[in-house]
Amino acid sequence: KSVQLPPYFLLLQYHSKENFLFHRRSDVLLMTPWFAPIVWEGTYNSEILNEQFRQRNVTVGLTVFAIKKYVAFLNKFLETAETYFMVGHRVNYYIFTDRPEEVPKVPLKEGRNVVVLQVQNYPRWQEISMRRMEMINSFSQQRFINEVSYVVCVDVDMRFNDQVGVEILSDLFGTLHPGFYAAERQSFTYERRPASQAYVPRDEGDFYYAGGFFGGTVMEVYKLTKKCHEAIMMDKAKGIEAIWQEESHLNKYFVYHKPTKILSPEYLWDDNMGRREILKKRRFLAVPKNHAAIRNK
Ligand code: 2GW
Ligand code: MN
Repeated sequence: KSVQLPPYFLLLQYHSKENFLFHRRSDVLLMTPWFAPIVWEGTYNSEILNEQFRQRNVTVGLTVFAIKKYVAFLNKFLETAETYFMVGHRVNYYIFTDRPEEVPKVPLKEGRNVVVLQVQNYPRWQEISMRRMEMINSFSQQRFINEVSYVVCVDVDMRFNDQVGVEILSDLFGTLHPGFYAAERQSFTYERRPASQAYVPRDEGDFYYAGGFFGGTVMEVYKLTKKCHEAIMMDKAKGIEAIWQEESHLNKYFVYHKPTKILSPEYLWDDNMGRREILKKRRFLAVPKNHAAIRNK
């Protein structure tokens, strides 16, 4: 005896090999009020998406900064990226470093390149972190625009632990911070001092985004990094620094330039911050660091 199926069942079967009806998640928010999808495992079909992006022969740029002792994170970062990041697509790794000779030689698959960009070092770690905006901005104009379609900007003290593919790509995307995806607006750690350019009023803001994973088309990343860098410089001139450095400015930017896609905390996870049971996949994980030794303050 056959099972009675609702009338829309056949339609779904016709359009996709997987039956999304039975996979549809109801435990997490899937779409923002401005119709940006929130990417969770089980909400997309990577076969279809891979085909779409392969047809466009898309190249993805991945920017990562390894200044001073942080070059030590590169080996694991690159090795795991080769296994999990944009598998089957063209990838350029842009490694910003003050120690080009210490960049490890990791074997790369076809269609994937490492580009080492020598940049200056700053004595304060806050400045190292914040200046990423300026450097990504300047290289967007100089290089990325000619070499890639999308730019993905991430922290280096991380390792890939599961697939991170073209499902993340969109004009402008940010990632839900693992410490705040379930928190109320009031508790978001936005910059709250009106004197800072990163200031977000208590009654504004949608999500708290992580500084360690954002991106978009080269044009959108250019605009974002330009705005954030200018805001950082205005703060600096006033002798003020936002509470979470460029992460605060990124959050301010996203309040007034809504991302077209949002990545769930699967894409930036830290076991010390969130309850891992809520995740089906932990795709990109914070590597525990010995703060005293590595930070070298
Ligand atoms: C050195 C001392 C203390 C803190 C950072 C650094 C440092 C950072 C460094 O010596 N060399 C370096 O290359 N970095 C780069 O900055 C590196 O790419 C690193 O991933 C990034 C951010 O620093 P990190 O990862 O140590 O800080 P987290 O993990 O606490 O990052 C969050 O908060 C930051 C702002 O305070 C950023 O917004 C970051 O995107 C967030 O994930
Ligand atoms: Mn980090």
